[in-house]
Amino acid sequence: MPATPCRQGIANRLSRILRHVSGDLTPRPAQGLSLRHASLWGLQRRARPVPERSTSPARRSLTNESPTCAQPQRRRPGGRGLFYGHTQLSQARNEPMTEQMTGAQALVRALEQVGVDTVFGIPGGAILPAYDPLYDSAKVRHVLVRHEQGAGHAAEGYAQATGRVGVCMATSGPGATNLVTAIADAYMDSVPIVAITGQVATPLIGTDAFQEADISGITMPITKHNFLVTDAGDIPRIIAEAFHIASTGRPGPVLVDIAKDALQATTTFSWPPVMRLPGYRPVTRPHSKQIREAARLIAEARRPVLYVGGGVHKARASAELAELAELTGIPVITTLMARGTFPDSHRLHLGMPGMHGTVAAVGALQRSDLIIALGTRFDDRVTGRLDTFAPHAKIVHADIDPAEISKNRHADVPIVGDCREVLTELLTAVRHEHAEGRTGDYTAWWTTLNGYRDTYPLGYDEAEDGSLSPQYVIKRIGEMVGPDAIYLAGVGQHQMWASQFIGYQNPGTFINSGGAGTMGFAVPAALGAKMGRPDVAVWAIDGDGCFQMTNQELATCALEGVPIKVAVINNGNLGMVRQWQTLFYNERYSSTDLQSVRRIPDFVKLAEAYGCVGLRCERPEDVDATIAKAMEINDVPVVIDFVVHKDAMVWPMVAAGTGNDDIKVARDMAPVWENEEDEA
Ligand SMILES: Cc1ncc(C[n+]2csc(CCOP(=O)(O)OP(=O)(O)O)c2C)c(N)n1
Ligand SMILES: [Mg+2]
Repeated sequence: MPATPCRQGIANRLSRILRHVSGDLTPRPAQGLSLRHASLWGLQRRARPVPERSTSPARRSLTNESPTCAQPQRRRPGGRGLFYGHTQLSQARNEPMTEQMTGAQALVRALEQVGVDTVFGIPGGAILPAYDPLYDSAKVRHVLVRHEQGAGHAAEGYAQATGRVGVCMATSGPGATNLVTAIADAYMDSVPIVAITGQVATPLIGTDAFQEADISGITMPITKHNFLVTDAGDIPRIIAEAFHIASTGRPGPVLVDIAKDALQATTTFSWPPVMRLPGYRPVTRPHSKQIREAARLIAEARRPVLYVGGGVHKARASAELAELAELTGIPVITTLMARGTFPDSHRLHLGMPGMHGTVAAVGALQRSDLIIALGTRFDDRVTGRLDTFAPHAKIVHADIDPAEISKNRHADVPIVGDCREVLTELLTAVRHEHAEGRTGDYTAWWTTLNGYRDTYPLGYDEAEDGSLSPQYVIKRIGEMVGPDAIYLAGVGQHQMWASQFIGYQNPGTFINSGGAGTMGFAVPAALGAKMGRPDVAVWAIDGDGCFQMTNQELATCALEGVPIKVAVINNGNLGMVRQWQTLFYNERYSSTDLQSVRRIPDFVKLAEAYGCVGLRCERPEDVDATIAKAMEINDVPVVIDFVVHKDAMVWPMVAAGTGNDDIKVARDMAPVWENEEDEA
């Protein structure tokens, strides 16, 4: 028997047990934690460790920092929190209630009080006590999914479609670990979800009990915050705190792991609870000096760009963005997470930047002398090689999360604040500049940009053999279904084409997995989006690879009466990976051929087996009729198997590891950059 690993294992377990028994509050090492966590850990370093068995070490440190400062923060209009807020919490303040009940009943009551109407999950031993009162709840609908990953993505889809907190629930051990991908996804895309998991009973924690997993430890680096609850009396407060943390500041996932004995114990439920988050005060109001400086740079700039990320929609600031763009005439680019935040059809819109962005958007960033980055994070997919990114640009960077500012690219003007408040104040400051006669002149800039736009519009080639081109299918879906629908995507080529060819006009109408790139996101997220917004048509544009990861949630959709549409872009391959093999691995197609065009599985039959309508389309001339047929069916989910050409590629492309200047519009075809002499 290998002695060392075994001893190590015992030592680890012992230290875990000891930590629980002794209430050891030594902060966990910050190594490996993201900057977002680092800021919470910063609070811990100042914390006075006072044992409180009921919560995880991180939580304990936060709660005990200042026992007097205990009032929940008010959400202010315009802050991101407003739209994720649960008004019931504040309404209920006027009607205090106190009642004896179990921890499980307190959990369900607390969920009702914070305004939860839908929970996606699967029961099991440790969480079972919670499912009993859930059965009686008239306010909370539990949606029984087929895999916990589906519950997590459904919660994400619900959150993004509604602007409220999405909720998922799972049992301990494998139930909880199945949520991990979705939690990581929500963390990367700043999606407010609360994941509630059952944990083994307190005396068993740390003993490798049946179905025990240290889910708060596992998710520490991928949650905005997490809690381990071992005292029933803490449940209402911690639920209130979890929803508050998830929905305010930079939104994100919060995990609440509740020991089974805490769910079973009797407690006094009182509402409203007093939240204890003394160190948690997201800054939403930008600094006026920084705003004035940004306005001054805007007036001075000759080649400015508004680089818009997901934070602008999260702050519900599309109207203010449009006002600023129109007031100044500055070109706008929208990242994958911001598609729809500014209308695609707007004359000032240059499209998406980055690896598969438009030449105009990528070229604008590279040649810009001022980038006004709003709610975005200079992701590597946008910047390409960082040391060659936008070499002439000064940076104004506004974000609600200070950890993002100057993380990848130094900000000349850092602004911490909610994007809506930033834009509102920036509008005032720019108007003041204009009134003083300082107005930017971007005429020459627009001549350059229009040149890029006209010379290198987004396009694609039809397949030479007359087979279906995926871009055409997606374009027709966008044109026929229209801009009021909500579109979702999996991850791969189809996702990029969905971003490029649907044509988004309204904020929040494209929901996809941007930061994590999670295959299998689309179907369960569409389930959540449609449950949150039953009035809106919901179309998932999925890949045949992605679809095979989570299509079991079609059963959930069919049984729960959630009529989503799923357009499977079936190229028989893990297309995006295949594209890289074509371009960078000498066409050696190692393990990317799914052969799904051979109908293993048959997506039409699969759809029918799940109680959905299955349609197939293989010829360009049938595309419109097939989409029209799907649009007519509104009582059951519809799956369309669009059998498309396998060799279509996503263009333009900035190859990984290269700079944005090396963008290609097709294989071995680079744009000719004109007006280089404009660059100062
Ligand atoms: C869970 C997960 N596993 C692997 C990958 C790597 N990956 C990225 S795109 C892709 C191919 C996706 O295939 P498909 O869904 O058919 O989409 P297509 O690119 O063909 O449109 C893969 C395997 C990933 N992003 N996520
Ligand atoms: Mg594919």
